[in-house]
Formats: sequence, C-alpha cells, structure tokens
Amino acid sequence: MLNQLANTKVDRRDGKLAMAHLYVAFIALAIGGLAGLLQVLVRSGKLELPAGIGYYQILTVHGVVLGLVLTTFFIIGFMVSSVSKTAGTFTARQRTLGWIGFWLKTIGTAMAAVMILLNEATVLFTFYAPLQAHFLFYLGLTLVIVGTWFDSAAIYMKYGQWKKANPGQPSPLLTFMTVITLIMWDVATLGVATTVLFQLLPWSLGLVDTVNIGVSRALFWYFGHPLVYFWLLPAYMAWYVVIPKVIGGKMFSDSLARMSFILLLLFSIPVGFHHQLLEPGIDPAWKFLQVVLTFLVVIPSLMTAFSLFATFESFGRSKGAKGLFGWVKKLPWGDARFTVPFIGMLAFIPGGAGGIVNASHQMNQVVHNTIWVTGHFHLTVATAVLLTYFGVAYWLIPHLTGRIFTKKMNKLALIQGITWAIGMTFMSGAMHAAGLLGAPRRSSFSDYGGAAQAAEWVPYQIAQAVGGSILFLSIIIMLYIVVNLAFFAPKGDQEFPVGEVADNAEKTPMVFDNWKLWVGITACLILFAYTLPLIDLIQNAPPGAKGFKFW
Ligand code: HAS
Ligand code: CU
Repeated sequence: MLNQLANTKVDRRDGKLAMAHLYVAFIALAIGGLAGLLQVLVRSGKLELPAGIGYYQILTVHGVVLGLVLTTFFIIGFMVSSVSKTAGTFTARQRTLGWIGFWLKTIGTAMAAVMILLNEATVLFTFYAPLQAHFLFYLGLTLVIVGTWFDSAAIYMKYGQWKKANPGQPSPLLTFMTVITLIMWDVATLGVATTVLFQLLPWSLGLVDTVNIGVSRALFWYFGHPLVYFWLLPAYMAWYVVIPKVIGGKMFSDSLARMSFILLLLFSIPVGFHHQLLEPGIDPAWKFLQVVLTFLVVIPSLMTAFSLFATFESFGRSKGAKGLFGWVKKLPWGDARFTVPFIGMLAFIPGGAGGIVNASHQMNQVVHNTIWVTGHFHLTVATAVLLTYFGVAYWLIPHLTGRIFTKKMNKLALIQGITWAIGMTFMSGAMHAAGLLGAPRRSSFSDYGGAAQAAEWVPYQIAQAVGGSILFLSIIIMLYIVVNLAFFAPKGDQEFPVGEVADNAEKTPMVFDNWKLWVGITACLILFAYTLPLIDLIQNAPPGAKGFKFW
C-alpha cells in the first residue's frame, strides 16, 4: 500500500520536462563559467576586456546566470524527477503546467540576458536600487519567478493526488521535501515580486521618478536569504535520501530529516536583515531579533551534519569498521556519485562556519562588503550545493535519457570533483584572506592610487585567478560529461537511488504533513519579524532616489 503511485523509473514524458530544465542549467554553467574566468583574470590585473565589455557587465552575467538561472532550472528539473519517481507520473494537466513554467522561465531568462548583453542592465544579481536597469530586465526576472509558481502548482497538485490515494500515510520523503522547499520559495518570492512589480518596474518605466531604497532592499533580502536555502535544500534532499542508497547504507532517520526541513521552512524567511546589518533605517532591535532567528536556522543544518555522520558511521561499522574513524575507510571513495557531493559536504563545514561569522552582528562589520563574503558563498552555493547537483546529474541525466554512467565517465567525474576542490581552495581561501585585509567585493582591479593596503591584496588576487582558472577547467570536464551522458553514453538502465530508513527507526508521525500548522507558524514569524520595521522604513523614509546608471 505504501507509496501507491510510485514509479521504479521516472516516466518518459516527465523525464523530457526535467531534461529540458537540465539543458538550460548546463548551458548556463558554460556561459557563467566563462564569465567567471574573465573576472578573475581582470581582477588579477592581468587582463583588460576587449570591445568595450565592462567588468561589471560580465559580473552581472556571472551572478544572474549561475546564481539565478543554473540553480533554478537544475532544482526544478531535479524536483520534477523526484516527485515523478516517488509520488508517481504527472497527469497531462500537471505536466502542461510544468511546460508553461518552463517556457515562462526560459523566455524571462532570455529577456534578462539580452538586456545584460546590450549593457542595459549592469546591476549585478542583487539588482540593488538605485542602480536602474532597463524595464525588460525586471520583466524577464518576473517571468522567471511566475514560471516557478506554475512549477509549484503542478507539484502541489501531484502531492494532493498522492495524499488522496494514500490516506493516513506520510508522503514519500523526496516529495515531502520538494513540497516544503517550494512552499518556502513561494512565500519568499512574494517579497521580490512586490518590489519588482510595485517599485522597480514603474520606476524603470518612468511612471514614477523615485524609489524607496530601504523598502526595496528589505523586500529583496526577505527573498534573498530563503533564496540561498532554495539552493541548499535540494542538495539536502540528495544528502539525506540519495547518498545513503548510493553508498549502500540506510538513512539515519526519516523523522529527523522531515523535522529539519520544517525548521528550515520556519526560520529561513524572517532573517533577511542579516544581509542588512550595516544599513541605516532599521532599528537595531529588529536586526538583533533577526540575528537570533538566523542562529535558529543554523540548527537544522547542524542536525543534517549529525545525521550524515551517523549514516556514514553506521554504514562503515556494518561493514566491520573498527576504532573511532575506521568507518571512513569503508566509504565508496571510487564512486563519483558519492565522492563529489561528499567534497561538497566537507566544503560546507568552513562555508557554514563563515556564515556564522557573517551573522554575528559585530563581526559582520569586519567582513561586510569585503571579498570574504564572495569567498563564503563560493564555498556554500558554488561548492557544497553545486558539487551535489553535479553528483546528482551523474545518475539523473542517464536515468532520464535511458543511458548509463560508465566507469570511464565516473573516473572523469572524480577528476572533475578533485580539480574543483583544488581550484576552490585557492580561490575561496584567497578571497577569505583578502577580505580580512579589507579587499572590497564587487570591484574591478584598481591599485587605488598606489595605496599600500591595496598592494597587499594583489598576491591574493593572483591566487584567485589561479584557482578560478582551475575551476574553469573543471567546468569544461563537467560539460563534457554532461554531453556524454545526454547524447553518447551507452544505452542502459541507470538507477535513481532512493534511500530507505534503518530498520530500527521510528514510525514517521503524521504531524509533518500538517501544512496549516507549519505555514501558519511561518506566517506568524514573518509578520513578527518584518511588520514594524517595514512600516518604519515606509513612514520615516528619506526622499526617494532617482535611478543611476554608473556603467
Ligand atoms: Fe550565507 C551572505 C549567513 C549559509 C549563500 N550567503 C551570503 C551570500 C550568499 C550566501 C550568496 O549573516 C551573499 C549575498 C550577497 O550577494 O550579498 N549563510 C549565513 C549563515 C548560514 C549561511 C548563518 N549562505 C549559506 C548557504 C548559502 C549561502 C547555505 C548558499 C547555498 N550569509 C550569511 C550572512 C551573509 C551571507 C550574514 C551576509 C554577509 C554580508 O555582510 O553581506 C548558515 O545557514 C550556515 C549553517 C551551516 C552549517 C554547516 C553544517 C555542515 C554540514 C556538512 C556536514 C559534513 C559532513 C561530512 C557530514 C552550520 C551540514 C563530514 C565527514 C567527514 C568524514 C569529515
Ligand atoms: Cu542570508
């Protein structure tokens, strides 16, 4: 009875929808990776961009295409596959919604990309006011977001259908995690949609002259922090559910996994002020409250770390490992589906620790707007998350295209993961160090009029260029693997690994599927953390800002 409707293989039609998303994701990787290479070279002082192309234009391409496009498309592709596999094939209507979502996102992406390439939207991926882009850039981003609402609708409908067919059963774990992640996303995107529709679009169209920057940034970060968890949670789906099966072990606990996702839903949103700790116009008491909530959102990540260690250790011991760390040797290091995401997990230890530094109000003064922050998010999203996505792609693409992940590709994939680790150690390490020496983020090369302090940063910028070049090489290897898995690998049946819970694990309580409860608490926390400061930002606003184009 359990998992009625579940599939052994993702349905071919659902697989097409998922693959369409993955193609866009990996095209984005190619473009964004090239932009990244150019940036580190410019910033080392060794390269000048030809043909009037600006550093900040390339930086905008890099951030938008990798931070927003690659992630969103990969995530939706992975979610569609996970839900189709664990809750059953989508109905024709649900799949149509999915395709509408795909095309809205793709058209929106193309609009935003064209505007950036025309140098009409050099506003970086955070598109902070008062930098003002062409209205088609904002409209494009809006379409991307509306597209994801269609995707969510399709998945919620599928979930509802599963619940109806399986009354009184806890939903399949991957489907449950997908639904939570999308609820978080949908609630969060209300913030960015509000600032884009009611502030940035009318202002860029010239319907109004000025914009309230404080409100716009607060609404952006109300979305911006859950955005980073929207990237992370699909990686957690793979860590909790896929990896245990890949190594041949069992999940530590189904309930603990659900609990940590619930906590991530509750605490991911009312914490945006930790990106605005040094901005005026927000009372320190509200900043403090959101810092406290930020420390609460660290807890589910620590639970995840605990649960992963437990999975790895119990697997190793079941294979006869002795001593405190003997189990490490029993893990399947030769399997890229495990090792590459594992490198990601390792990177998340310093990445998460850096996040805790950032969130600590006083220490934020040391690192804010320095390249330390860039180092932080290259460990988190560009290593922990991305290497996990790569590790998923190794089996998901062949699963969907009816091919197999060969030994030869596995070997290349291991090289890919290792080169990434080396490149990122150089690049992110140098970014953290230079940041502590005060090197700014979002900045092209400059010797700042020969200032002694700026000279100190140069060796680190060269180390960044070395690391960035190694990372670019790693991207080329990845793209080669993707093309192989999509078009050339031998035909066969590649497994979609879904872990099972250890035998002695407890029964999953039904309360986890009680959405009224969780969405209700989420809404209360958000209203508590944001209502008064937003009223304050509106009522006591300085005069609005006109638009600036610095490029
Ligand atoms: Fe962050 C800025 C705070 C997590 C991404 N962050 C950013 C920006 C990005 C980003 C993109 O408070 C820049 C935005 C911009 O453009 O301005 N971040 C945090 C905190 C966490 C955190 C407290 N960030 C992330 C994740 C991201 C991400 C995840 C992407 C995916 N971040 C900040 C703050 C700023 C910020 C401030 C603003 C800075 C400023 O001033 O501008 C936490 O959620 C982190 C919790 C994580 C842990 C780690 C748990 C470890 C695990 C791995 C276990 C490993 C195993 C393997 C089991 C506590 C789960 C080991 C096995 C062996 C055998 C050894
Ligand atoms: Cu954040």
